[in-house]
Amino acid sequence: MPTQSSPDLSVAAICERALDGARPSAPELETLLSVSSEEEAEPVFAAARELRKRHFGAAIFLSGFVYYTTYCRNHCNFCLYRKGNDAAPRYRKSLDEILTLCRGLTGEGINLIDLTSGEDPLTHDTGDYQSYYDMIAAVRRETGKPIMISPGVVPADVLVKMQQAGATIFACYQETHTRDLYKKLRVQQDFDERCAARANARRAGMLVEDGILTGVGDTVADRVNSILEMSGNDWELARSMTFVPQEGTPLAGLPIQSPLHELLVTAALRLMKPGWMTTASLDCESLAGLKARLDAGASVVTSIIYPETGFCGVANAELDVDEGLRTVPAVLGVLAGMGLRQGSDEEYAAWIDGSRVARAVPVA
Ligand code: SAM
Ligand code: MD0
Ligand code: SF4
Repeated sequence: MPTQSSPDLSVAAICERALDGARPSAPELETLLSVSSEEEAEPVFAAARELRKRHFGAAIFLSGFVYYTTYCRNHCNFCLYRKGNDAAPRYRKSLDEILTLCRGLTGEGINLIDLTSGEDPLTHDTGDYQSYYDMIAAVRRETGKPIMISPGVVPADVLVKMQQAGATIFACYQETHTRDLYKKLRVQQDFDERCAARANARRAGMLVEDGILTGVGDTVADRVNSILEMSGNDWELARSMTFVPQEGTPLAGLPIQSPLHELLVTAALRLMKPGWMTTASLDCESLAGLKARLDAGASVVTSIIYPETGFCGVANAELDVDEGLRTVPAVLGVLAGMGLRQGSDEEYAAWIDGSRVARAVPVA
């Protein structure tokens, strides 16, 4: 009787099978994420790039970032904007200021706009989100761009109204899908409620982004668990961000991390589901870290911020913003040097439509 040989569990063989269409199993993901140098990681990154190329060609999409209110009722241990942190820049932008910024971003040529906020007590504690619906509708009307909304956890009926106002994507990152670790990060926030917000957004007809933080006490097993959760839910977008220690917060003393774990997760996400949007955020290391993130197979550059308007980033609130390094022209320079190009609005719209068809999400 011929015996079946056991599969080759080397990094190279796992990548080879992924290129042939096989999703890595949990033990295989563990092997990929255990790689300990950029050099060893290169075959994983190369496979991710190849799969991105098969799905998107050389196209990379650009996301404009609009952090419209930095007030927050929560106490996330990793976040500069946690309630009571005096080191955080606090503001609430008016609709006029938001629209001026969005026009500027549109003029620069971004493909989508991410409207992000803290869980501002003015909305989250009163339940009155009318100003958010008005903002979404106005930004959509003025720019014509697809809108991502990142308001934190909001009720199901609010998600329906956000979708009706013109939001296409709901972003809400679990940070980790390991309950014990989550409790240490998103203090006093219900794990299941946050998961439910994503499910409700999908029911409301939006595409959904989930994501994790690396470098916050997470292990390889935690990261494997998150990758399986995110791809198991078949979200349309997923991301990983390297934790940046923040002044005035309980995790301020953690060491600055290398981005290797983030990059490995980004590449593994591509191997799990080649057609989804994965993120190269300028928020972690600004422009200097962009090439490495694109080399790991990311398909959208996020946290592009219009300079000198007083709007902030999250993980790096002010780094390189007014210097103009987190802008479309700066990003295009990096893309050109890598043989990549900005995707068109039509290509982004086709990706949205394709994702909706795949999920049978009703078209708004
Ligand atoms: N307040 C909303 C919420 O928490 O969902 C929206 C803001 S949310 C999009 C901010 C995200 O940035 C977090 O979910 C986290 O993944 C990331 N982030 C926040 N602080 C960070 C830090 N210090 N380092 C890296 N990423 C961070
Ligand atoms: C980013 N600063 O893309 C933004 C933010 C919210 N949807 C995204 C964390 O890195
Ligand atoms: Fe608030 Fe979001 Fe920061 Fe948590 S991550 S403190 S919810 S702004």
